[in-house]
Amino acid sequence: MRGSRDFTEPALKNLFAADFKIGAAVNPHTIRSQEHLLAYHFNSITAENEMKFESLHPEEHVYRFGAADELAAFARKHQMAMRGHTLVWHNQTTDWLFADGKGGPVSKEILLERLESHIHKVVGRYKSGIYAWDVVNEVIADEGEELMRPSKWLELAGPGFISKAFEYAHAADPQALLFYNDYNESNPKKRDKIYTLLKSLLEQGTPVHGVGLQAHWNLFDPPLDEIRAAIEKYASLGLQLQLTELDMSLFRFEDRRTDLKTPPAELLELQAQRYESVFRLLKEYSGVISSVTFWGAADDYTWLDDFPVRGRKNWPFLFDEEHRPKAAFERLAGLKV
Ligand code: HAH
Repeated sequence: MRGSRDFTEPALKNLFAADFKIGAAVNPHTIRSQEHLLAYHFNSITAENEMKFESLHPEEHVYRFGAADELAAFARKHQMAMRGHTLVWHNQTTDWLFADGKGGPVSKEILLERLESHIHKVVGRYKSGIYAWDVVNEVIADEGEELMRPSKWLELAGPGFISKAFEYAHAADPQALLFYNDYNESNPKKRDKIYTLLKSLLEQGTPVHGVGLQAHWNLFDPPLDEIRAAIEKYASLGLQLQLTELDMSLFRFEDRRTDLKTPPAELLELQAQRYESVFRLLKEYSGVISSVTFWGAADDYTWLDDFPVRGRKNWPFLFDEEHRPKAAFERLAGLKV
């Protein structure tokens, strides 16, 4: 780990200061192990897990804000912006929320009341620290003709829970920018479904201000022309865009190889070329893209270690395991418009 005096490269946040914020997902461990790197290169953070429903609200009458507060204090200490992630999701949500306490499912009315009170409490608490929230995460179905993914939310409350969540969040903090966030966002079929959802929310007058492109990408996918088409399509709705969870896996999604213990030079070179072309494209759209957040900061820690392939490390970021700039960083530092 490098101390703050060792940074001689230009700061990432300054390289893109005229374009968008540069963020990283953090957790209570990485705000310590990566503190200098984060403070030097990034001007925004997102809690990787600590603001999800199961972390903040494990039981009906119990909120646990300790870890989330620590991350918010880190942002304050380093004068960074903070995004909130995430209020409504089908994962990492505790079972009590959907249960009536007598062994059955909760009614729609009570589920929505619980949602309102959760959002009120959480968004209210971080009003001064969090400028943007992922209000609803991943409700669109990946495959098939169905628009929405099956979930407890859909089953018990019907599709109306989506607008309700945005309305509750807007009431709790009228200043906050409210996002719909999803992955595979550049895939043409899923993109069109996300667009359909957003368009209908806007037509209903739902307070949605932006779309989060998670951007869990790899060296080969999605193709640049699909990323461009997705940006254009979402922007045509008049929404602002943010890349919310960017990483650049060295492996195709279907690739199961587990033999690599260090990243091969040729893959790091491909990664550098890929980051360069992606950021060249993002800069073209800096008028509509307000922030680019990586889902981590350096290769010593990524959620992609062991996921989706057990026993496989990944190296998706611009900084290596020692927090030194990789070839990909050098390419971004050399980007000329
Ligand atoms: C994201 N889902 C989530 O938004 C984020 O909260 C989490 O920490 C990591 C990734 C992406 C995803 C997934 O988790 C599983 C399958 C597909 C996509």
